[in-house]
Amino acid sequence: MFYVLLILAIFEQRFNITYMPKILIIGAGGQIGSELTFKLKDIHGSENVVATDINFNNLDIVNSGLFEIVDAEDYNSIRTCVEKHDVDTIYLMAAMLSATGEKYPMKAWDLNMNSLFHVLNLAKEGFIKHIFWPSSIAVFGPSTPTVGTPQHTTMEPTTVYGITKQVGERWCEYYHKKYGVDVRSLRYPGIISWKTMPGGGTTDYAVEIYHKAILEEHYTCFLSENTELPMMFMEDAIHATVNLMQASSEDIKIRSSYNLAAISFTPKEISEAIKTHIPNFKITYQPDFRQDIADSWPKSIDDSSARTDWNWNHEFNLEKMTAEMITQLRHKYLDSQINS
Ligand code: AKB
Repeated sequence: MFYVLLILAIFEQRFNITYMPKILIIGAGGQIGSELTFKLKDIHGSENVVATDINFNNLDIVNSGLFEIVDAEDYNSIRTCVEKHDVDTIYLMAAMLSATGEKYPMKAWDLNMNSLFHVLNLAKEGFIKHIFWPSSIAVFGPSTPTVGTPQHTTMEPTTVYGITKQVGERWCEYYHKKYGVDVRSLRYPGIISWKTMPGGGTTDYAVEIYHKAILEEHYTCFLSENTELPMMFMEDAIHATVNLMQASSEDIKIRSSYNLAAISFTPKEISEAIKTHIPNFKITYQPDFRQDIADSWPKSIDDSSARTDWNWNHEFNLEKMTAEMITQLRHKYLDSQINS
């Protein structure tokens, strides 16, 4: 193996060739997919990243370069796009999240599982070489230890979304062991960002709260004040995803999905952080069906395997993230006022 790599390195240097993956992002218009698309374009060049989604809703993504309509539930739709653009790497970001999944259980099962099988099978059949597939803290359930949840532990998820992610993890590991598929995965916590809104998750409150704080100085939270959940700023999530995919294969010891953590806080704590920037901000609490989902998830996660295996490190704490969210959203709303 060493000599093969050495010869490849000499060959690359001699002929000035560097390996550029040809990337397809499924669900590029979504909260994480959109920011990942721009980051991957920066790293690999716009001509090497094909953004796809089921609709044209996210115009920033549609107009950002290569864009195709792809239905994640349709094998042929994905395969046609893979062949057309000579794709070797897929980031499968399309999924139905926890709260929407409880309203449409069979739709969540179909979308989350069929899309994963299509992509795994494309790799097994030799059409693509590498896959990123996000899992979630939703794989854990009420019987899981809630503080510092270990990488390997009891997992009895109670949401359809959590079930699809847990089952998906088993299939990822299976395809890796049985067919040598290079599939890599992270158990994302709630992701907080200012560019694209999340949709249908239980952790979405931690994004909505910043928008409402700036626009109305008030937020009615659908979780109770002391509900602690694992969260992460988008920049850290993108950084983790890119690092995982760039790590050498030998360093990826876990082929189900890596625990990933940054910060944990409650609605009360995030509202206190917001008040340091917007002193008149007020929060009230009206827990709904999402409270049960949140209560079944961990409060904090032990991600030491990710930190040891491929040097994962986060940068944003609650204060730093809050300062960035408020600055960026103020600019965004000001710009949209100026342009309207
Ligand atoms: C959700 O709330 O469903 C997602 C997740 C934690 O995976 N943000």
